[in-house]
Order: sequence, then structure tokens, then C-alpha cells
Amino acid sequence: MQLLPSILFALALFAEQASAHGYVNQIAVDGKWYPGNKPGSDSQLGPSPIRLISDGGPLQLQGSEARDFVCGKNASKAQMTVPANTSSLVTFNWVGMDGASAWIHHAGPVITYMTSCGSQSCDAFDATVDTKWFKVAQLGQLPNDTGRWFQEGISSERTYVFQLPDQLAPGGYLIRHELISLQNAVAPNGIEFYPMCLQVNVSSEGQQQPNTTVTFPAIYNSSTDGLIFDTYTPPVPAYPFPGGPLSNVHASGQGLGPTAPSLSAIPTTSQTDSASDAPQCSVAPPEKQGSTSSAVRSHDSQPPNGRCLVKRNTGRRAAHNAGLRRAW
Ligand SMILES: [Cu+2]
Repeated sequence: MQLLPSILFALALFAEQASAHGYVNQIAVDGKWYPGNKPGSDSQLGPSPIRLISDGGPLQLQGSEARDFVCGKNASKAQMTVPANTSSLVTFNWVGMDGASAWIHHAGPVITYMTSCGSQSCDAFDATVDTKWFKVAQLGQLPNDTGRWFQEGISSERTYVFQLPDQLAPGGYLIRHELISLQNAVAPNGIEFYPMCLQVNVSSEGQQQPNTTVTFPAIYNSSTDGLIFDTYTPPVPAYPFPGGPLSNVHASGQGLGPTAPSLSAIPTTSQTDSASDAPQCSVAPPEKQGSTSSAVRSHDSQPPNGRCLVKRNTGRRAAHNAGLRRAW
């Protein structure tokens, strides 16, 4: 039965032409939201920790600039570097190009890397020159349906949340967060990359150093796993994530979070150091986690009530035991 995949592929192509893709319009650290500026705009919303890109279209293996694979198209350094701790929850909100509609793509992994800004302040750190990134999180197919993806939850206005590695050494970091869309990846050069970068300053007493790093775009070459993949024709195999294995320094948890507040509801940066710092989503205690089954309901319009699918600093073994492991 080959007809169905062909139709789906045709629909995907149509959707591609009719759409304008998207971007991350705001991020949160432990529930404190920070807006980002619209791609190509000139900082109308003011300073942000999100590196500004020039447009929200996809990067492709052929035809895109090498440097754009680092932090997105023509990414420029951001003015803010926001405070975080080890085990902080970092939340990303993806939207369509109008800044209000939902992210449009359903199929493909969500991968997150970090790199130290070294002795430089992150707002001065040029990531385009041989920067070495370690992979802290990756999220792919739903556990019981390899033809469907957690990204579908993002297209249902859920956020993506991960917990910073618990033994991360202190200092400034860039977080490179990337959606990869596979709806056209049945053909060479059909895969789409949407990387973005966020600047954080981590307070920590940890001292773990990553043992595995990659560079962009070098990691994406003709022999890279997962760049040609058919997510339509069953049985869909397990996805071979590109970007190498998870680093020894990796997230303590990850998952889909609740829908983000609208941008207009976010206090301006001058008002942020108040009691409103409480996390947007209360974190499920380990024994009530149920993370996988909650996450599977990613196409529900309502997220699980106030609940992130990650949990607070109980270590990565507990996170794995709680069911997140299958999503790594
Ligand atoms: Cu697209």
C-alpha cells in the first residue's frame, strides 16, 4: 500500500509551500519568561537572551550558509544573558512566523546542545568559529508510535522544557536548541533545520566537563544518521538521532510543558525580579510523574494541568526511572 505515503508526502509539500515556518518567540528559566524579537526585526521588544535570526525559514543541507547552522540564520549576539542554576528548568516556546499561530511541523526530533562561553561574556561570544557543543537532550518519536513525534505537541502549542545538567560547571553558556523537521526528508536535501541560541549564566558548584563534543555544520554530512528518513511508511524504524550520543553532561529531565503565556502578558525586563518568579508549571514529583503517558497526549489541546514533564533535581537516574529514558 504505497498510495497513502505518497498522499501524505504531497500534503506535506503543500503545507511547506503554504507556510512560513517559525521561531522561538520566548523562553523561560524557572518560570520567568523572556521575550525574543521577531526574526528580521530590529529589537522592538527590547533586549533579549535569544540570539536574533534574520528569518524563520528552514536551513537545508544544500543551499544554506555554513555559519547559519550554529545559531540560526544570520544570528546576532543577544544583549542579555539570563541567570540560571544547575537543575533550572529552561522552556522554549515555538510559534509560527506571525508570532501568534502554532508551530506548523509535526515530525522530527528536538535536540539541544550547550557550549561554554569560556572566559568571554556570552553577549560577546562568537559561536561561529569552531565552537564545540555537547548534546544535553534529545526527544524524538512517541514511545508507542514511531510514526508520530513529540514535535506534534509543540505544534499543539505545548512548550519544550529541559532541566539543566545537575553537575554543570558554573559560568556562561550558549544553549543551542534545534527543531528538525522530517516531513520532506524522504528525499535528499528535504530535511529542515531550525536552530536557535539562548544565553545563560549558570550558578553552580558542579565541575563536570563534557566528554563528547560536536561542531556545526560539520556534524551534518553525507554520512550523518537520520538526515534521510521516511516517517510515513510503516513500520517506521526507531529514529537514529544526528549529532552523536548524549554527552556525559546532560539534562536531568525533559518533556513537553504547558502552553506559554501570550507575549503581551510577560512583564518587561525591568519588572522581573519579583515574587512572580514562581515556576510557570509546577513540577511533578517523581512518584506522580507519569511522564510518558502524559507526553503521549501531546495532541490534546489542553496540557496536563500545570505540569511539566520533567522534575526537580532528583538526579538523572531517577529521571530515567520515571519514564523519561525512552524519550532520550
Ligand atoms: Cu518548514
